[in-house]
Amino acid sequence: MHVDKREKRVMQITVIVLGVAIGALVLSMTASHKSLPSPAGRIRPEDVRSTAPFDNPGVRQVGDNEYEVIMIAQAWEWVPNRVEIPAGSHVTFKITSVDVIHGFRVPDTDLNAMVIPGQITEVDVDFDEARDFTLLCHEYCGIGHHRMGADIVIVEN
Ligand SMILES: [Cu+2]
Repeated sequence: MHVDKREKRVMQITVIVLGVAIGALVLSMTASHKSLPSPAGRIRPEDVRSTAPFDNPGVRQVGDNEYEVIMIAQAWEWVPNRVEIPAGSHVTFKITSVDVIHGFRVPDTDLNAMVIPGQITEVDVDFDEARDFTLLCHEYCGIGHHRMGADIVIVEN
């Protein structure tokens, strides 16, 4: 098969650019110890409300300045729709969905994850100072998607 010299050059440049981009991605992820989110567990959507810890959603203290927030996403609300956490806390959110795919996004933080029926999503963050955040659904989940929000209130410790 004959390949034109210029076309061959373009293919070589493309392979080099792709190699550099993939290398930069791998290097940045390993250097910053970042990893792609993976499911923290599996749960049948119909069993969520009767299975611990999702049978009792809310905030619980699990250590000194360490909290766990158990949340359920459902069209079109978060359960609970308001959580209060003391400033200076490390917080792990455990979330699952009982119906469709939702998105867990808290602007001004690194919290950004998919909430998929059948999976438990786990994300964690440090809340250093008192302020209010709004939890948003960033995955279109139906006609009430735009009003699917919750308050995350970080109170003075
Ligand atoms: Cu949504």
